[in-house]
Amino acid sequence: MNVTSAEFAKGIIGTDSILDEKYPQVAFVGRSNAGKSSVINSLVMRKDLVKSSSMPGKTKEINFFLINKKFYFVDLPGYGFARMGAKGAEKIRKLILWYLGSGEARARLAVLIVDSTVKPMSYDKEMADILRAEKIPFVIVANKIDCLNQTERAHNIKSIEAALGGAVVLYSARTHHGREELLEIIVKSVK
Ligand SMILES: Nc1nc2c(ncn2[C@@H]2O[C@H](COP(=O)(O)OP(=O)(O)OP(=O)(O)O)[C@@H](O)[C@H]2O)c(=O)[nH]1
Ligand SMILES: [Mg+2]
Repeated sequence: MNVTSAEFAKGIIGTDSILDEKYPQVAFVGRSNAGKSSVINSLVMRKDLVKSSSMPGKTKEINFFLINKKFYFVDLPGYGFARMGAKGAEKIRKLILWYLGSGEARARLAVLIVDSTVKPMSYDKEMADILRAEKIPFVIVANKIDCLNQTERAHNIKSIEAALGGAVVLYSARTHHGREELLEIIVKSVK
């Protein structure tokens, strides 16, 4: 698939209604700093469609981006970083649960992004469990593999698969490794 257009549509904070359901949604979830915003930028080949940052907790709203005027990429905030504080984390957790649990406009697919340079965390496990409970199909994306050598890759991917269950797409938002593979999965889900 070629990404021919990608535009910011709306940011929501949980009190407003989810966008009209004209277009299917693909949701990007994952711990703060895993690289959700960076993966979206990599998929659309834009450096700054979505703001990413080395300060965890950059994304605080649920942001909708209309892709090819056909479907939405939904960038969810993440939590799970100590610096954010318990109160902020709880607020974001509620926002994520509200979005994933809302019956009105279900995501067709969730892209669960994990940081492959660190061990899978309870956060990642919790997200996988929530997605299963909500019956939202999901693909696991092991991001930042550019930081790992071959041995580390094999080892870390194995432990991600064991912790979260399911196949993993190896990804690097920096080098775009895995981009075609992930785009193909996404396109199938929104058909
Ligand atoms: N080396 C490397 N760094 C990456 C990659 N993807 C993201 N990063 C870095 O990881 C940090 C966090 O990336 P973001 O895309 O902002 O992460 P996020 O998951 O959107 O974070 P929140 O919005 O805080 O939930 C940034 O410093 C990125 O440059 C990758 O594939 N490789
Ligand atoms: Mg972000």
